[in-house]
Amino acid sequence: MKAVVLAAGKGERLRPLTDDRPKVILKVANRPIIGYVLENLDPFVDEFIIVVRYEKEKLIKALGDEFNGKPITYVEQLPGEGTAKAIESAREHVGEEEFIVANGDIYFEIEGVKDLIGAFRREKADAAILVKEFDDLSHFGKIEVEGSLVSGVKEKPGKVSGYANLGVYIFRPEVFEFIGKTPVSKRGEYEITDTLNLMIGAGRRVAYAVYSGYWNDIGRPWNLLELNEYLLRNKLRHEIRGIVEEGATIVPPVEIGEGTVVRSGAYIVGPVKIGRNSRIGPNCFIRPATSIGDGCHVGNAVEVKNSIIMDSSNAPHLNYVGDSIIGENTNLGAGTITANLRHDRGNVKVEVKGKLEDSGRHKLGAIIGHNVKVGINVSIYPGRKIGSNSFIGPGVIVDRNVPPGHIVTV
Ligand code: TTP
Repeated sequence: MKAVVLAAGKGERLRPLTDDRPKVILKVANRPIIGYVLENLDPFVDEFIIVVRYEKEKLIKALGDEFNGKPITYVEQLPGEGTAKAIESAREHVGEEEFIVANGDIYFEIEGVKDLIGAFRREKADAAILVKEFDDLSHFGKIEVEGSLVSGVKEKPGKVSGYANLGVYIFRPEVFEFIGKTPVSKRGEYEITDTLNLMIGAGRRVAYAVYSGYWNDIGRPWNLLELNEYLLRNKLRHEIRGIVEEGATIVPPVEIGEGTVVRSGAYIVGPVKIGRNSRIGPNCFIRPATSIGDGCHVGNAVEVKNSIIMDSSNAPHLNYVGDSIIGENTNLGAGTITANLRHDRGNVKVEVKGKLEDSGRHKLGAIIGHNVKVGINVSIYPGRKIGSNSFIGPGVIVDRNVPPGHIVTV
């Protein structure tokens, strides 16, 4: 069986981290999001077809042409938006058999795929869809069922409970006939959920499997922190491949990559994952649920907690990084602090595609893009975003979002 993985989207809700790259290559727990998708599909498939468009060269460079020895074919999304259009783009490559489709920006585990294939075969179905029960489906497609088959899909049904569409499907090549008849939706996209409704209307059998494991849809910045915490708390193995100087304290589980040096006085409380060739300490405090990438520097008198620091970035002197995401190749000046809690203890709100959204999080710090230079003694308000390639001068108080490529001074 082949797998089609959808990775052509612009990831606008994840700005500034997607200012210059597709979201599926953003690293969580030091691995690209799409790596988890491929890994969990891998036991069931012999080839991956990845649908690309936005910043596709970066995706192809990050993944290469095989995964675990199985070939990856890249296909460019046909003109037009939406998941149905993305799947249609793989038409020439899927062959005559049924194939799995998964969004490239979700996290799910192997049991889900196993059960989905089981339901598809048991029901001798024409398609199958993975679902999970949630109390509030306002952000989901609701999958309505009758017995062991799906009877309809309703997009964003409001605050009702039920089965949500998790973005993992099985189709036969016949789906392309139905995609060809799928109209553009109200939001201007060709949506695979509309295709499924057409199939059901035409009497096709759409099976479903109920997934009970961990799942996350990486749509908004704080979803990266949620997934990071889940992976570190549930999947991390204690493994030290770097050098830990005498006088450093490591509370397992902590993974430290080759070439990384942890200097005396560093106090690291797992789960913490640190990549290769990074410099940690002396005298820093790295608290649970933190991922630090390759080639980073976390220096003297720095505290980091519940955060993601991507490759080649530095928090070198007197910094506090809490519940924050720092993109690649970004530098924090000495004394720069992220605030992660509002004085009124309310949930932190974040501007997403021009609208203020409640993150649902009590604690959320800064979301800083790639190649950012932050000067000394900068204070960043909770939930504020700094666009990639920006420069923040010394002493600035970042109390509003900074667009990409901007210079801000006092
Ligand atoms: P979305 O998360 O709905 O879209 P997006 O990735 O563009 O993000 P945003 O809304 O923040 O801009 O996409 C779901 C999945 O489908 C995701 O894996 C990307 C993929 N996709 C495509 O491959 N092509 C498309 O045209 C769209 C809209 C999505």
